[in-house]
Amino acid sequence: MLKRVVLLVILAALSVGVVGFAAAQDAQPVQVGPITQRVIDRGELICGANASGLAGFATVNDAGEWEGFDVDICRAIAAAILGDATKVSFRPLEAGERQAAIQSEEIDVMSRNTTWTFSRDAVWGATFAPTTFYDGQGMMVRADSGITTIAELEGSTVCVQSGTTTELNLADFFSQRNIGYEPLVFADAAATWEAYIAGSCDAFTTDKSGLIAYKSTAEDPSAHVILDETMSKEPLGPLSPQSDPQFADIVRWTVFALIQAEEYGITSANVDEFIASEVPEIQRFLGQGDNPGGTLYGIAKDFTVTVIRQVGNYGEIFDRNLGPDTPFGLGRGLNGLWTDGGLMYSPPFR
Ligand SMILES: N[C@@H](CCC(=O)N[C@@H](CS)C(=O)NCC(=O)O)C(=O)O
Repeated sequence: MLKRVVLLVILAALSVGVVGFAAAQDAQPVQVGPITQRVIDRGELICGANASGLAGFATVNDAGEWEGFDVDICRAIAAAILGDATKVSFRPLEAGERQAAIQSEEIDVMSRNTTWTFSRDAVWGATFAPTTFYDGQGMMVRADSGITTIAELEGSTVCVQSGTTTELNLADFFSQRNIGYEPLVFADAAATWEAYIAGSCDAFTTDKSGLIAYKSTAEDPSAHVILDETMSKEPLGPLSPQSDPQFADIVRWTVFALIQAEEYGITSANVDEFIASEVPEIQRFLGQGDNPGGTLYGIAKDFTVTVIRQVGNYGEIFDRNLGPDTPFGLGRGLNGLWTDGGLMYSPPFR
């Protein structure tokens, strides 16, 4: 009897050992954070977007689909987590609604011409991802005003939207230079623009990207000029609630993947050729062979391949929405790769 008990104990211990060994053979699944888990369970990413539509950045086309530069960043994140760039629903947000949307977590991520600042990072309880568009505030006036510099706006009325960095920069810029002016402040973007168009203001101010977008929607774009001066630094990029650093990491490395893909010359058209590459660095970036790739973040090993195939690299996203063949015809400038003298730089994928 005693022998049988001893034998059973030994067998039980062995089987535990065998199970333990088997488990050790499999890579331990990464515990994803609560927001990532929510996105996976829902099968959809909820992305905060521009409410009134910002041509080139976020608009709804005739087929009812969202498109634009900021929209594509959301699509890239959906492709990284869910393997499908179409699995995104967009939540329109006015400027003043952004803080509450992040704090209440009614959105998973925001990609909506939002400037990364010291106080927003702390007060909004947000984690900012790398900047996707380096911008600066500018000023638009009517061409027939003959105005060519901001100093000439002494005594004028300037239309501006509340809940923005724009409103604060405007006050700083004009007071530091002793330029007297009257701000006409609106809570929503459409009203701000319409007031300027109706002639209630001499000038309209926002990020230069916004000015270009609004100008393109004017009845006669050539009737408006954007002054050369840049009043501030406006690094725009995605942000997510601070409660889930794991999700924030996925957002961060998705943005870096877009930039790194451009640096390697990997595009939506040639990604399959790169998959076959034997260069270890490329294999690692694309999550091929024994490389862990996205499994380190609880997502598909080859998430970079999916993102590039479905959305393209950073340069493709920029050109498709804002580049020389679009009505905006923007050059890359600060948004060029660091290898071209710009600020787009990804840490190593290793
Ligand atoms: N980058 C600035 C400005 C962003 C902003 O909201 N700009 C206005 C320009 S009028 C806009 O896009 N409004 C659209 C809206 O509220 O729907 C910020 O983060 O505060």
